[in-house]
Amino acid sequence: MIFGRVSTELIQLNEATLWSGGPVSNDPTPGAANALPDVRAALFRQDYTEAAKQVRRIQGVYTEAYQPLGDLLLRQTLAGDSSAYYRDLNVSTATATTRFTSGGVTYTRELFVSAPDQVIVVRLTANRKGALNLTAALRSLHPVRKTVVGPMELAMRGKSPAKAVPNYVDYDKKPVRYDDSTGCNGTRFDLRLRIRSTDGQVTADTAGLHIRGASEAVLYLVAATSFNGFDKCPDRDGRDEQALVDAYLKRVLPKSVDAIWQAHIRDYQSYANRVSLTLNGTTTGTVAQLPTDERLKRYAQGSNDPTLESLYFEYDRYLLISSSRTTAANLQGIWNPMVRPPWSSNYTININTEMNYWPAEVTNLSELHRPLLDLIGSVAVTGRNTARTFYGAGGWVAHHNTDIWGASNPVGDRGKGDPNWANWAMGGNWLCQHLWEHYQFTGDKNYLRTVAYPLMKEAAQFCVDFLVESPEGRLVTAPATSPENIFITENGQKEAVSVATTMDMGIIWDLFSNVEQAAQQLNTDADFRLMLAQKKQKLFPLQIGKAGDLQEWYHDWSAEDPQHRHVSHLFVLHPGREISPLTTPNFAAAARKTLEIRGDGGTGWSKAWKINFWARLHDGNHAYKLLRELLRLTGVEGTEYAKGGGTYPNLLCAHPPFQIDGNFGGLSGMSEMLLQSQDGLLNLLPACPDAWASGQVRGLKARGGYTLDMDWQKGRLTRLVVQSAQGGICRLRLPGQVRMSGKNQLKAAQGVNPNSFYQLPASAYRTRQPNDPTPGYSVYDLPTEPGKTYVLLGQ
Ligand code: FUC
Repeated sequence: MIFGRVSTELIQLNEATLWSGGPVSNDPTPGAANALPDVRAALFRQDYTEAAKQVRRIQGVYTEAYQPLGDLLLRQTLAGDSSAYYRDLNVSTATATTRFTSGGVTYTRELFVSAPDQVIVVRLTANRKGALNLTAALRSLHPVRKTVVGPMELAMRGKSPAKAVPNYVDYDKKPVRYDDSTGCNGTRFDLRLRIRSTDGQVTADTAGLHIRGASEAVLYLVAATSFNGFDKCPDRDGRDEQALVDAYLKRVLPKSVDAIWQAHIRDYQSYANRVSLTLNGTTTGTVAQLPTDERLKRYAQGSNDPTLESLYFEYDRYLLISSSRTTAANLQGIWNPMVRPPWSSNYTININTEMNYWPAEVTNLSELHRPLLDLIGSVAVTGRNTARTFYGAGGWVAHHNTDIWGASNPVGDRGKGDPNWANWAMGGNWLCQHLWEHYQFTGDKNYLRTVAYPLMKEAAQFCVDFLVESPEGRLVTAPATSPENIFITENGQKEAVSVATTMDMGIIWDLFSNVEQAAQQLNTDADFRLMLAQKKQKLFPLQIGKAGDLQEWYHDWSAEDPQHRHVSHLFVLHPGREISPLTTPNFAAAARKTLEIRGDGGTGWSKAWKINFWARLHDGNHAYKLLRELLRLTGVEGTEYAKGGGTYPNLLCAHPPFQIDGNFGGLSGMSEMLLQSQDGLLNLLPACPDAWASGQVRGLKARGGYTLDMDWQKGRLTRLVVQSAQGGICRLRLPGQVRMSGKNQLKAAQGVNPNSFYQLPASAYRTRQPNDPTPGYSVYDLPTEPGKTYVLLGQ
């Protein structure tokens, strides 16, 4: 994180694997499962207060926290005040530049982080010979030892905390602890600062590397930790972080800076250049030259700036490319400067982490989905113990938090957590959707067979054990919560714990549907598949409440906060696919009512989720209104844009505080406005707002292995390019009409029977509605062959 300061530049450093703590305990709360019958007995006699009390026995320990590594400080001696200040982050090259003039000399600092070479390169230049005088120093919030490794190299070594208690826990007298006698908690790290080359004089001591009389200096930063996997003691059984750093340095030092730069560009652009977006022409003239914060301010005041919107899209992809290489992007991506960061900078899996990865497949960054998919594999391992010890159940389960150690137990410090977030048991089941989506987009059957399906099946096994029959003969979850909302019972009691919340049932429906389809694709487990199909029929169904909304709970209770930021029950609309205007118009209308009651408020991820919802309801103008609100400038002290949710001047999302989920949810929302493929067809421009009447997008991905380029004018497609990786009938729903170009043949099938969806069997839907609710859309079946590209022109 580059602050762009002049005389003392601050560059905050993170290493993706540096967390507090160590592997989780196999049984953090012995005897927890004994509470389950008591909870259920209370629930079925509708004593929700007693149930909420008993359910606290089903809580374990908190997760650990993602940690900062340290800071690089550049203390520069300058002749006078600075002027001509300029800074940027170039998202085409993932390079940051800071430039200013002082004492008649122009100083430039360029920085990039290379994934292929595992190095941060900082290039400092002055345009007058010998004018560069500075000290490059390291520091950390952790206890560290600094060593001069050589005349050009400094090392900073230390260990992360053995324990870091969440920032919202206020009763712990010693919330950060470094002492650990077991060797199993706290991760060692080694950070090296090395001068690659300079024409100045260098001296080194533990206070820093001192550079005198230079016109150029190139610094390398290299780091590694002893993290050795979620189930290995990071200290005792850790990797040799010093040897790792030595190896990185040995590899990188003989290379020219230019070669490192070229490799970085190749690597970064191999992801970034897959997709491009232009909306309603390009912002030109003076506005395009304005700094981002100025543009955000004008935008907040209502001006149009389509290039700011497409820049946001590009920037959000930059964030995922930069934060999802080794470990999954956490609540702050990888960018956290605090030892007790907001919500531990961990993985909150009751919405936030999933949201981070909604855009991964559709915006053509499928490989970068893998760190999350790998994390699910770790959570499943600890989740087996959690299923057994907390519920006496088979399969695996996870709750609302996880961390690099794959924590899966309900958190809450054994009874101190509020059940409205702590005791929600659907985290693993929701994550399983990502395993299935990865397959849907890639068609990678080997991955489905060896990785995804076994994990999904085991999660379904937990559900089969966990579901109980209600008095009316339906299968329900008990206990159940609707994160993180409170209902009011008929007698005015405010409670969180009940049975069969809409979100619980929706997530299980989704998981069972996906497992069934996966088993079908793999031609396996016929009996299990049948059993799930039967259970799915018995699940407590979706209900429409007296307000015409989609009911959030088992009964038509009202919410303590009708505008609560979580809209958990609309999981079934997005990211689920149980309801849609095309397949279940009545439920879609109820979902719309729910959103109207919830209102357009909410900040950060909440606002971002609503963009996705409105896009799924095919209401582009409403989605666009919320996108503009998500981009509301905030964090500028001393102005009317000082406080509240929105977007900071550097385009990071403000919940507040900074959480990266809003960026990724916003990116996903923009994609959902342009392309959806969850309804058994490729839905092109399903929610294109009037503000984006014309545009161009290249390289979006759809389920079934298709890559799409679209050009449109006045809301109608003018040109469509479909690349088919796997072949098959590509069903398209699009505004206007198209014809085939070239000699490829197209079966124009307007009025084709939408009941025969490809890929998703009709049985995956509870109800079906063949009439398209939006006028002006046509449906075509395009037969495709693997590896072929089809061009369709609008008419
Ligand atoms: C959930 C949300 C909060 C916050 C946290 C990280 O608990 O309710 O708003 O985003 O996750």
